[in-house]
Amino acid sequence: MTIRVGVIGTGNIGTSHARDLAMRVSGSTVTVLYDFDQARAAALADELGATAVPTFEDVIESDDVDAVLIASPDDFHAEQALAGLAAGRQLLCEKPLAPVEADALRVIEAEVALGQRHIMMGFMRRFDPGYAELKAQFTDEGIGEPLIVHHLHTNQSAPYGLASARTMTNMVIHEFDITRWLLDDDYASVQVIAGRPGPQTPEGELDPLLVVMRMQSGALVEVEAFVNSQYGYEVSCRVTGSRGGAQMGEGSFITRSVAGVRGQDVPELWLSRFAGAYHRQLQAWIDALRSAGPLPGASAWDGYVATITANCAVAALDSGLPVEVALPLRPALYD
Ligand code: ISE
Repeated sequence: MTIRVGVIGTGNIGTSHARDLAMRVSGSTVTVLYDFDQARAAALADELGATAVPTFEDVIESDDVDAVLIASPDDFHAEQALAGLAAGRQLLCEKPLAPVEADALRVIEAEVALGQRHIMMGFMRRFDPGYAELKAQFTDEGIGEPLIVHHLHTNQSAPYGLASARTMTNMVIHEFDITRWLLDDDYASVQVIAGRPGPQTPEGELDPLLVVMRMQSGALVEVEAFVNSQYGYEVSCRVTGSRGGAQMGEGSFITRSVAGVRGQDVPELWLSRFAGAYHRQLQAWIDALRSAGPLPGASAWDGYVATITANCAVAALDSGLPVEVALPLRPALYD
């Protein structure tokens, strides 16, 4: 059985996912595409032998679609996920579930009302071998219990224009998700500390930022987030454990020595750094749909918790003080 995927949003990530689903993932094909830039959707549809349609509802309602990938700009995710759930579709929703907590909650309520999980979140780092390796170190023979986590996350330049709140809901949202997964722990508090902005930071915005969190276990987490780093896209993570430390971040990039210089290329975008993780995520989604097995990866609940945490971080950005992260009770659907 081949899963026919409809794609909403054919920007950077939507195009990359659509090509992967059509050409590399086994068991899937791409049949219908929508983008607000209709010419862009039409060009990709031509390339993939799919059909471009004029509205996102056309994707969701198409008879030619078994599952829908939501890769539109962040602010549309919740509305499109709700429409997909109302039509009983299986959905892969890019992060964030929504930038605003109330919108994410509406999606949770709709999925709980269906009584069945339909949403997998596009938190691809859960499919990156680097993080899996790190997590595997938290043993008595490895680094022991994780006590402090240091993340670094840079973008070469602000992908959608810089707004410090977006840094939390669009970028650090990855750390908000992967740290919970890594430590099997929820957040107790979050604080955001703004220092000296770089000369390229627009007036009134704060960049880089330090996000400091305390987990419910007491473990500490720190994220250095720099959207306008100028030099490239970099993601690394170091964990200090009770009997050692482990560092992830060199990826599989080649170290090259040439003309008296030894070094590595730093990618400009996340697509190359996480290409393998994106692919494994899509394959896992398609495999689960084909076998009618449980959805892998992050759930809508994980997306909701990441959004709650990001919203607390935005509040913390205003106050400069630690903000408590209070989570509602998790519905049984997500146990
Ligand atoms: C960007 O918006 C993304 O979607 C990427 O997943 C993330 O890694 C990057 O830092 C964001 O700016």
